[in-house]
Amino acid sequence: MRISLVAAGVSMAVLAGAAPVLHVAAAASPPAAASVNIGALSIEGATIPETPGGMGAAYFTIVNGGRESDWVTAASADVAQSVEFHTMVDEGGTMQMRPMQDVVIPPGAALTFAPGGNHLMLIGLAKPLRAGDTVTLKITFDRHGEMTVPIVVTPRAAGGEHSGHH
Ligand SMILES: [Cu+2]
Repeated sequence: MRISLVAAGVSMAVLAGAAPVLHVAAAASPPAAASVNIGALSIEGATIPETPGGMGAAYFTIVNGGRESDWVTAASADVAQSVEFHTMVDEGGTMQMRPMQDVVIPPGAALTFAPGGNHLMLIGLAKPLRAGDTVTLKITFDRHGEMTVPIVVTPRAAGGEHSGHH
């Protein structure tokens, strides 16, 4: 589902310190992957597989339908002490995760975070994430402001095979 907001109005709200409120309808059916947008920038298909604790990972695609690049300036999750954008690099035949230096989405491009590749690492989880839990992710973009993404934790089998260790 999408919630369209008037871009100019959102920008003013962010400057004034009032984050836009994104309403996501409560679903009686199985939770759909969360998708939200501000203007031409959207975060689509957000999922978090359940994890026994310690660390977790969030997956989604950031789509920039606008005419200018935008980039992440801050990110947080209510269940984690901190979050980091990670990418996977081949270190002598072993895939290792490394912090991304910049998370930039060029105009007309999409940046995908998916199991086995880029991911948003959830660090310092207060408790295990169980299927059905809701995690609130906040990602702030330089141009579009803060996006709030409510994500329902999915069962491991449905959320990706490399959720715990990667
Ligand atoms: Cu990682």
